[in-house]
Amino acid sequence: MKKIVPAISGLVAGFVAASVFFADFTTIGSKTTAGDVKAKSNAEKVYVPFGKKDDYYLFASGGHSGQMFIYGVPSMRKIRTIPVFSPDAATGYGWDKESKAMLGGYTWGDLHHPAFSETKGEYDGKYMFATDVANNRAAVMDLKTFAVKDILKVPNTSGPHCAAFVTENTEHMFLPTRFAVPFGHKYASLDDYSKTYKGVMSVVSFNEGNKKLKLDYQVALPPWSFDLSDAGKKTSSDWAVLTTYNTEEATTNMEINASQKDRDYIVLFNWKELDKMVKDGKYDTVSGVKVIDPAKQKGAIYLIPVAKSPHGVDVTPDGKRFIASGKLAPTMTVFSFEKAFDAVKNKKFQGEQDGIPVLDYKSVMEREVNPENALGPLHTQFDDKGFAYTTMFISSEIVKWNVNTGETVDRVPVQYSPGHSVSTEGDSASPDGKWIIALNKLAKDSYLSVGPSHPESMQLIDISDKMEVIQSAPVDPEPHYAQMIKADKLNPIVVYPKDEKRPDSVWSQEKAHIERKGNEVHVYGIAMRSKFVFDAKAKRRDAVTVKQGDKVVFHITNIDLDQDITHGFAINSYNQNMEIQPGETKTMEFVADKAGSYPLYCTNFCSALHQEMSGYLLVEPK
Ligand code: CUK
Ligand code: CUA
Repeated sequence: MKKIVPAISGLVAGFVAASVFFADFTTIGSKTTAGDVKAKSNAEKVYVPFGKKDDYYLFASGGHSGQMFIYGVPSMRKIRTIPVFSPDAATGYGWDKESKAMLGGYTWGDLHHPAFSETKGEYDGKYMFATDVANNRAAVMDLKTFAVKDILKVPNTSGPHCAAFVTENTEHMFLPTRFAVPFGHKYASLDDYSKTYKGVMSVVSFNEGNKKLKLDYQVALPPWSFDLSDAGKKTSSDWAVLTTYNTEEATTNMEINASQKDRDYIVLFNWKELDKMVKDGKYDTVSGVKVIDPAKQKGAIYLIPVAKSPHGVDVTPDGKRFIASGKLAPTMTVFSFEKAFDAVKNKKFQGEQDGIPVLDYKSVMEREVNPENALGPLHTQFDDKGFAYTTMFISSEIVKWNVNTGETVDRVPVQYSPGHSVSTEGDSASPDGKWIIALNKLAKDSYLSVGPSHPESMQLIDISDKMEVIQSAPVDPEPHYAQMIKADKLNPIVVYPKDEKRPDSVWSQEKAHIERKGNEVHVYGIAMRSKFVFDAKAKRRDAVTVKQGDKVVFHITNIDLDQDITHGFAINSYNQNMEIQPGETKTMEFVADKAGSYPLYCTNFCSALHQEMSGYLLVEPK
């Protein structure tokens, strides 16, 4: 979505920004102005003194960095980068055996939408889910450790942009594809697109026991692009909605050809019905995957016409309505679940498309909302008072409006071109209405320049009363969406519990040893302040000698069970590095194909003798 209409938004936003900045921050002579007083009171709102903690965690998607950025709110201080779909040198994610296997050889990802696990529609603070548009993966992060526990590779699909959004009790995540492909990514001419290509939606669940994600089944939707989705809540909790574009099924020159028709669709589906169909055997098996064909299996999926090429669709916290944002049309369309259920029940169809019933627009639509001069509505968030907040990409602002009446209540310019915004607990059944953060695609002149490419920008807006931009923070490319949760809902551990059952962990220096099996060398070692011990009985306890061509497997346990005492384990010239957190055991596996003498060392500054925390890997030539 980046930088598609810079000319218009630049003009509008630049003008608005200039007036805002002059109004608020100009000082005249040495006199204190109203602007100074305002700036001071705003600064106080976001100042979190040392020793105090922020009220909220912000999990911002890292877009094509494949990572997740953790910020504190209201300070807007960045706390950490958590790697998800891309290797990360800082933590060795993607180098140790486990994370390397999880990444499956991919070196980048495109993470758009993070989603918290939910219980009864509330963020429960247990897990964070995300999907990868680049390489069709879904991931789960355990919020006790902020570590990714599993990555699932999804077949038959190309870019689950539409995800991740979870159902009310985290029963499912739906991963509809952005790009249609033939099953199995088989070759097929684009001339056969409408016949052979499919817009597959994957239905995934998470097993808390083994912390694994699982592909339950897929639905073979028409070859359209599925853009955003949201799951129902309360009375609509069995249902979910998706937006589509390119129902034209264009295969070239999309910019023009995918916007031909006046209307695209919202897909409305009952996932409990889909689950039931699978249980009743109403599916085909394609390459081992259960696939539902909606043209054959009726009664779970419906289409609702909507102004062309919509972007976001968001369910209200009470679960009664869903709001589609027009993107190309300057309109937010409010639909009623109750009316939709009635239309389904009484078959108020205006036709069929690809064998799927199309619900009568007027019977389901409640209101079209067109705030004056607001252009490019993309995504909507909510507060605790029944108000909706929609980002306007082109007119660079957030518009606050009344969901019941459609009336515009307030609007605030942002700098510039917001994609999503995120409000405090905004996707839960009870948003708390304190803050909203605009996730802006363009920063332009907001920060010290680092050359032609600028960071994206997040702006913190107080929504407790009249909307006001309070604070602004640069962020690496590119947060599409984010989630904000009350900090006290999370309870991360300080030290990994000592896992005596893990077969390769070693809990004392004396037990460190090396085992050789043919050309495999297993090192069961420890890391502690300020040394490595690989072989307790050896003359040099911190050196390992192998033969060129040996497979070397280091199993290292950090036996420093102290807060924040993390060790790194890196081998010079061998492109190997991993972090071992307190109480953790990690495995590094590689073939020692280069003969020579290679220092190894700790990469995290762990004590005054950190520099001394080193040793050698000696590889005898063949
Ligand atoms: S998308 Cu980026 S602004 Cu991927 Cu949720 Cu709308
Ligand atoms: Cu361990 Cu530095």
